[in-house]
Amino acid sequence: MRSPRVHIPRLPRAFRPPLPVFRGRLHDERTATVVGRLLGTAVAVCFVTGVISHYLQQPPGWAADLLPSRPVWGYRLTQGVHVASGIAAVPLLLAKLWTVYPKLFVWPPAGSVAHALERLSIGLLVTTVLLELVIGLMDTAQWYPFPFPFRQTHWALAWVAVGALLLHVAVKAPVIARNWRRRPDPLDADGPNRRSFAAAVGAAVGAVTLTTVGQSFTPLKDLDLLAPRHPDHGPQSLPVNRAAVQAGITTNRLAGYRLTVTGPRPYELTLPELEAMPRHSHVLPIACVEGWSKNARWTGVRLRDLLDRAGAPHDSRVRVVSLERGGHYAVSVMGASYARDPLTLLALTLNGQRLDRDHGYPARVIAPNRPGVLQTKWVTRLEVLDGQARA
Ligand SMILES: Nc1nc2c(c(=O)[nH]1)N[C@H]1C(S)=C(S)[C@@H](COP(=O)(O)O)O[C@H]1N2
Ligand SMILES: [Mo]
Repeated sequence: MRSPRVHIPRLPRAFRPPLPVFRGRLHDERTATVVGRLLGTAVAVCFVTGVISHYLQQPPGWAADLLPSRPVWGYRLTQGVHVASGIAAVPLLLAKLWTVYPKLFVWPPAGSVAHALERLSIGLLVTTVLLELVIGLMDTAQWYPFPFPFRQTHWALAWVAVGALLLHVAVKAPVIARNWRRRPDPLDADGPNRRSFAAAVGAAVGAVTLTTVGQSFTPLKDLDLLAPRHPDHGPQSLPVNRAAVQAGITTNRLAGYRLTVTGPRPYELTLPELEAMPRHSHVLPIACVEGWSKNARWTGVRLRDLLDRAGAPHDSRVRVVSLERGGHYAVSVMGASYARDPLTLLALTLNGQRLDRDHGYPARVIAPNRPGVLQTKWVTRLEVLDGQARA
């Protein structure tokens, strides 16, 4: 059976405004394919690591107790790669847009309905990827001048961007296939320009990567000139996102500190009593969603020891409550896999010294493979959540 013919109306071609004409062959399909696959790789890596980040920070209810607390450096790696691939994508996106921008001057703007749809989808792709990179970068600097919430917007737009990207790759599959392995003609007069272009793009990607990746890949920390955070800058040589003063943690607030643990056998501890409990020491990273991370040696009381003392069931979740009032990160909920992990601590010291107030004095949570935002500081209450309290 023959499929019915689709009638695609054509627009009249009579009129052409005085648009520029491009002769340079660096705007050709081969260059677009080469830059496009690098950009596509960066975007894909950024997307996958972003999805991991999202679920570690905000797991669906049924998964909250199953999140893996190993490897301890897992989130540090994926979030470092997320931010690094996003930063590397910026010069790649600019290069890609430069390669294809003559197409903006194609006349008529839409030769057919199919062409119009294709241009619309590219418009959506360019807009969403640009927005993602721009607001992502703004987030690394904790700068939110826009009226919408960053995290939810970044998450939703990511799916639109990836959908538009898949559509784009599907539509362009023949062009991509044609150019994937094509070698440039050795007699090509544009050869030197092509090599300069490749070198410029490579240098730009290298430069933005090398001057920022040290915020998380600490062997390169001396090159970290452009990232908002330097791994060594901060009290006790560890960066701080929200200082005690910003969180309203004053001497008054800290006076008469108690740790309250609720559960079947609730109890309260003063700081000396907490300090008298068996202590453990582990090297664990703080890995901030905004891209910086660093290992430190934390010493304190195992969270599971505190929970056992309250008679908490093994599968219970814990709500961790800070002395801070109101901030977004004043409360976090910890699933059973973290709460039971022998490495998860209510830390009292950092690199052998009492916690600085900015790092959460008198006590802060530190758990392996966990986003920094959930490593609650100034902890004053641990609430054991049983099945009923969770619902
Ligand atoms: N109570 C409270 N805890 C908090 C925060 C906060 O704003 N309030 N910020 C979190 C974030 S975003 C990070 S990255 C880590 C940083 O810990 P640090 O300041 O000790 O490096 O603390 C987390 N714990
Ligand atoms: Mo953070």
